[in-house]
Amino acid sequence: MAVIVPHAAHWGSFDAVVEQGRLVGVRPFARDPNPGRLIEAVPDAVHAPSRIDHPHVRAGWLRGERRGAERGDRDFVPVSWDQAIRLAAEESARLRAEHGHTAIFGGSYGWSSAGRFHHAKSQLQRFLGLGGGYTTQVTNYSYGAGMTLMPHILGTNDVIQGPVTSWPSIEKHTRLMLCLGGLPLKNALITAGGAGAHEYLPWLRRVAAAGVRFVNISPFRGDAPDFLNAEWVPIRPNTDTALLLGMMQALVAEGLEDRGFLATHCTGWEKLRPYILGESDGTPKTPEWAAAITDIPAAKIRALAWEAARLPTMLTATWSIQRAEYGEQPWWALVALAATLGGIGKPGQGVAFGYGSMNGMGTPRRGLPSVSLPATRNPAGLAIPVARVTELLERPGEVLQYNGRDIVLPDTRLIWWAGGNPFHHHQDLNRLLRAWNRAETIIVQEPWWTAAARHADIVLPATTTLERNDIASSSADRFLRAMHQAIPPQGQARNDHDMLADMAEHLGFRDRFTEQRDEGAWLHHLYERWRQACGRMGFEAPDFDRFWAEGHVEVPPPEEDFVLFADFAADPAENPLNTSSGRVELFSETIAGFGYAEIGGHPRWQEPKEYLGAPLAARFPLHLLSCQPATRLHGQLDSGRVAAESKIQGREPLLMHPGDAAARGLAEGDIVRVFNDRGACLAGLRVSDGLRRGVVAMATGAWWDPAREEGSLDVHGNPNVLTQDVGTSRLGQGSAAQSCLVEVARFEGPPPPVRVHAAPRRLEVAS
Ligand SMILES: Nc1nc2c(c(=O)[nH]1)N[C@H]1C(S)=C(S)[C@@H](COP(=O)(O)OP(=O)(O)OC[C@H]3O[C@@H](n4cnc5c(=O)[nH]c(N)nc54)[C@H](O)[C@@H]3O)O[C@H]1N2
Ligand SMILES: Nc1nc2c(c(=O)[nH]1)N[C@H]1C(S)=C(S)[C@@H](COP(=O)(O)OP(=O)(O)OC[C@H]3O[C@@H](n4cnc5c(=O)[nH]c(N)nc54)[C@H](O)[C@@H]3O)O[C@H]1N2
Ligand SMILES: [Mo]
Repeated sequence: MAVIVPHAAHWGSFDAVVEQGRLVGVRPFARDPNPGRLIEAVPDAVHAPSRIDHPHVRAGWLRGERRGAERGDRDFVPVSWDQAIRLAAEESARLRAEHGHTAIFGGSYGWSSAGRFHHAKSQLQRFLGLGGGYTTQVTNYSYGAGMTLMPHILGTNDVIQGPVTSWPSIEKHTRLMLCLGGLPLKNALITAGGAGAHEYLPWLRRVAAAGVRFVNISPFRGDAPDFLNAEWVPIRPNTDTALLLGMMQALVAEGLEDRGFLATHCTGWEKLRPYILGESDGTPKTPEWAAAITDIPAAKIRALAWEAARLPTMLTATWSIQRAEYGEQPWWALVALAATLGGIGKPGQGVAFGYGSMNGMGTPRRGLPSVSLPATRNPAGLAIPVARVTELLERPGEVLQYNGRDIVLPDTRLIWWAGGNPFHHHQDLNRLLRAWNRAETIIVQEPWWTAAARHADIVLPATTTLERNDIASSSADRFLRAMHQAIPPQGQARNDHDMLADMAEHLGFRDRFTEQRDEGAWLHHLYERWRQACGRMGFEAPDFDRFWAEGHVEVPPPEEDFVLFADFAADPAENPLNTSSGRVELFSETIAGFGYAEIGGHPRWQEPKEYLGAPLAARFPLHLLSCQPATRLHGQLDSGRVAAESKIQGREPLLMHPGDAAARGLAEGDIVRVFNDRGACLAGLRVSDGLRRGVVAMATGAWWDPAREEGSLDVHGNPNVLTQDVGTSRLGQGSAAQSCLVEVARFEGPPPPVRVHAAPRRLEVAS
């Protein structure tokens, strides 16, 4: 007899179908208009051979190998939970005592679970904070550069995180939508905290049916779904800033700039204008100038600019655009173009980032909070920008500059990760590994033998969400979802909260950590806090018992359309922005004052070191885009059927233009070696004329599988062995993964096996 219980994940809500203690299937949440396929992979992942069955300790670590030890698929010794808890607690206490709290790196970046109580990173940070503090991180990989920039120039990150001007406003008022990076469908499979309703596709269809004209400005035609009938403008990667400057020049040359808006709502036009016209540096940023950089014809650039001046236009860029060298620039330039057009704050006009980057952007929402674990204080108070983790480990005692601050990097002795995978998310993995091995001890809590777990010293097996009770919740989704426990913990897996509570007991603060609540009491407590907050905002949610029995709460969307910056547009004196000037900053005195040579006071074209126009392109003539995967969430679900079906002989596909393939004698289905000076990986070739020449694309998320006997060739297809690890600039210090040049050649001979979805070798069976 099957048991069916409500559950949820970042990639969708579902009903779990359980037979005899095993998850045997999933059924999409009945209220989801467009559930997507990723949920189908959940049973495979939950029962995968790569689940960690016991706590493990690296054999060398037990022998005393600490700093500089080689890690990665070394022999692991299974140990009891008692022993694992004691080893982790005592080691962390020793390192705290000897090297101070900041020697513990507990940034622990990562997506973890949609369930908000058992959210592993939040649990770990609560534990480390109560234990005395730790080094943490700020910003994110998604839009680290953008979220540091926007408060300076627009006074808010709402323009990235929402609420942004809603789809109904676009449907009614927008006539032209210019989309840098397109409006990819695949990204909207995901909502952080749980996708109860996938509403992006239905909204896109409505907006298309309303007659909006779409322009997909991207190296990849597939970034716009066919039904949009978008015009494809295949831009050279990393050159969007030049395109936008060229468009602004075309507007100014014809007197089409909105002088009123620039005078009353903006500051710094008198500094940006001479740059655009070439008066300040001798180079007018004409469409002809931009054409040479972007490879878009000057006539097209001019036509787009004039059309945008004529029609109510919404401007958008995906988050990926700023994940590149000088990634602040294209986003700043897009804000400047929106200001030049005067549309900011008008219905269906202006600018917002990420309509095509995540489900829920632009979906009408009530602005209610989400359920979450209350934040705990970090008494150590030290944070690095997240994507500078390798530098943190490489350069103890040295200074890292970030957004006007000088951060003295601590000497990291203990790395502790729960709910993230640095060997998925970080760039230049071979360099990361060298830096990683400098730590004395590495503790990883994970359900699966991911690369992070394989490169740890103490490996603690965590339950998956199916093995515990929780609540999925996102302010960008209208369904709060009950996540009922479906199956017992697999192997010896334990909840992150429970293992940390036991460690807290060892260290003398169990009650402060648990607040003397068990799982059930916590869920009641968090829900009740949320219910009261909603009540204060005019939404009456049902009591916990009714929510839990019904499986969800629906928050009805608002009646009115939302227009971002509408109040500011109507009266900038009465409703100023939260910037230094209260206006849109086309020139920022603050940023200029930081004195960073690579980023000035206004947006400008900065030539990346790795793009098709760089000297390095002579040796590595292909620009690699490493995009979000359509077949999983980052590294999560890589062991499931949806990801497996997409692979070629078990390798991640690499997309390439037929002309580039022919020039290398390559054909569809070949196993190829993708390489540059930083590393190499294998991939399966997929040929497509939907990608512009000179560009190759590969999704992130295939688990890193370095074959050490092959000189660290990653045999599976993780693009982060190739990407460079530099900050976007000292302002944002974001990830610059999208600035990456490579070459591709056929891999001769039988490709080495992919072994990463099996458990690593271990020394003895636990008693
Ligand atoms: N080259 C390149 N690299 C990129 C990007 C790119 O565009 N290009 N994108 C970047 C972006 S935007 C992001 S957000 C990052 C994502 O990077 P991550 O968030 O680190 O990637 P995930 O694979 O989602 O990692 C989450 C981990 O948590 C584990 N986990 C899940 N549930 C639990 C739990 O209950 N307990 C514990 N202990 N663990 C759990 C999962 O097994 C998984 O290993 O990647 C970044 N990396
Ligand atoms: N299915 C699925 N969806 C996801 C995720 C996932 O792992 N799987 N991850 C989620 C997360 S954490 C995030 S942060 C978002 C990220 O969302 P994004 O960062 O927006 O996603 P990407 O796929 O990296 O990029 C979108 C498109 O931008 C284009 N692009 C890249 N470089 C350039 C450029 O220089 N110029 C122009 N004009 N276009 C360019 C690429 O062709 C690419 O397809 O996605 C979220 N959605
Ligand atoms: Mo992200």
